[in-house]
Amino acid sequence: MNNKKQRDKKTDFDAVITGAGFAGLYMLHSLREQGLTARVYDTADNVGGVWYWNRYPGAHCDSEAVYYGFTFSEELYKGWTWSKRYAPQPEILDYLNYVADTLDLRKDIKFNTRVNTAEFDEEKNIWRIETSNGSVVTAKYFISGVGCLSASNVPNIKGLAEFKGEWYHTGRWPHTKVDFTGKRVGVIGTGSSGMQLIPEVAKTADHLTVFQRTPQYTTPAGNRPLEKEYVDELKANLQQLRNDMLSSPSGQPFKRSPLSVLDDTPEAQNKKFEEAWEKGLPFFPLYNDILTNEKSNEIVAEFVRKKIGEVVKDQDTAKKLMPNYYFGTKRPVRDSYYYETFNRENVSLVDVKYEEPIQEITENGVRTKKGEYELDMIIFATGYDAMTGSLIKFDLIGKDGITLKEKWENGASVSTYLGIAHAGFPNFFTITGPESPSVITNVPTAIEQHVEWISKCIQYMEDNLIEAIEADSEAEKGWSAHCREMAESTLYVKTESWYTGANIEGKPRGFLIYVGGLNNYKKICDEVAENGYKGFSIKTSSHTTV
Ligand code: NA7
Repeated sequence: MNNKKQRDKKTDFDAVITGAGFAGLYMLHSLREQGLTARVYDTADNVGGVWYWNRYPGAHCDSEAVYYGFTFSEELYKGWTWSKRYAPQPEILDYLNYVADTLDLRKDIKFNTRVNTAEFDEEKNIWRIETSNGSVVTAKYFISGVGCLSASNVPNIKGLAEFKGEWYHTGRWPHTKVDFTGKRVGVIGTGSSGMQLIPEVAKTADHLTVFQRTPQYTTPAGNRPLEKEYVDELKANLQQLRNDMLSSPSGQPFKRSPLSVLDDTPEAQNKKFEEAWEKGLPFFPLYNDILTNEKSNEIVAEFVRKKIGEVVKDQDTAKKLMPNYYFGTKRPVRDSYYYETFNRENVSLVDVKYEEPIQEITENGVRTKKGEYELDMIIFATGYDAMTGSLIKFDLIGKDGITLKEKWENGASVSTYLGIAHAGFPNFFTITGPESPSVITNVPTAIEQHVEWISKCIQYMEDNLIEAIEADSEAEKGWSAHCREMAESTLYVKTESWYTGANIEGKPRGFLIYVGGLNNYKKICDEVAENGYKGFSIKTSSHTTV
């Protein structure tokens, strides 16, 4: 208690948190429950994080709604009922507003405010944070809750400024209705966002031209209303659900088959794939080696290609839509009538990788190698500078005046300790940061694990009069090497994707996700804590220990 009084004098807040999405909201709540003070900053005018910005028509989450929320509170889980198996964006945004209201979080959030600079004061062991409204605040802890996908990527295509029509990016969609009726619309990009948006635009556009660089694997989502009995049962057994989620590799309570694809006959494989396709079930739990065995992967990939050939009537279009890399190594998509959309007369597909690369945007549309496509509207569904983009777009200055961006540029590659902590940046934590399981798990579950670990770490610091905690460079090197080694045992690293940084021009390549599963990751993090924060240097007011 004395310690708390001293600190209150030293800084404005115990913690400053960036981002008012899932991560920032839970972090704020958790610290407040510990009796600490925290301030959240977000550039938006309301809560939601990525779900505040991603409001393009068709935007859905590809994790099942009943698992896509907080499980730490019975009150929260039981007080909310999802309408559909996969929730649409407006419902997720409503959910996050419900969380903010129920936990009374808004009073500690400053909206419409960007953190411009956060600088660590080595003498005082505090963070000094400067924001876009000119204020400077201090805090003992600085925590990033900005997530992996918030720095949107509008590709640098010559001529965009000349375009006379409307243009949008899916990740920064306007709050007013965008009307496609009777318009010639071009969509550039066919990742998750493009594949969700395209069927919606096609419904009312005069003509939709899809500019595809890389075809993507997608399997039907099978979205449908949720049965009350099923939801009630989950609510009644929340603790079991939470344990199952946190002790699974994916953060969802799916049991993965112990079989290899190759253990089954072609008939048995086909039966399982057909059932998954028809019912909208995920493919990965069907076998244990889809992402590690080339032959197994090719069998699944060929099944999806065969389906594309069956669904899409025009075989030239079908061929263009067939991916030729490993299934699932770019983020796999769950869609609603994506391939069917190419059977509409008002939809055409342009292959901008092999057949006609985009040369420029003109005042009237998009010019490719083969000619000009006249458009009234261009939509960039071109994704994000993922994993690291949102952490380096402001000045995050650690010890010796070095920014995180400089640290990562000067080092051989991005390097973190557990994806949570960063050598040279004491008392700074990242929630679902690079080299944690993050985007290949159910993200709210990964967030819960991180927030709870960080909260415990902070409690440990408060209880033990610790001024600063910092990841050791050696521990960091070891963790990064372990992450790389794990990734190299999978097929992920064999495909260029936003997972590897390949979607951003000039971005250094590296696979920045821990692929060993959330369950194993949690064990490792817990062991680090149980061993007195192994791999961290700890500084009390009088001395440093390792
Ligand atoms: P993604 O998955 O990164 O998809 C972006 C798409 O845009 C993808 O098809 C890219 O092709 C394409 N792209 C990017 N730059 C260009 C240029 N310059 N020209 C043509 N096409 C381009 O982003 P999403 O928003 O769809 O999804 C991100 C995640 O959000 C998603 O995985 C979920 O986790 C939620 P490429 O494949 O790079 O050749």
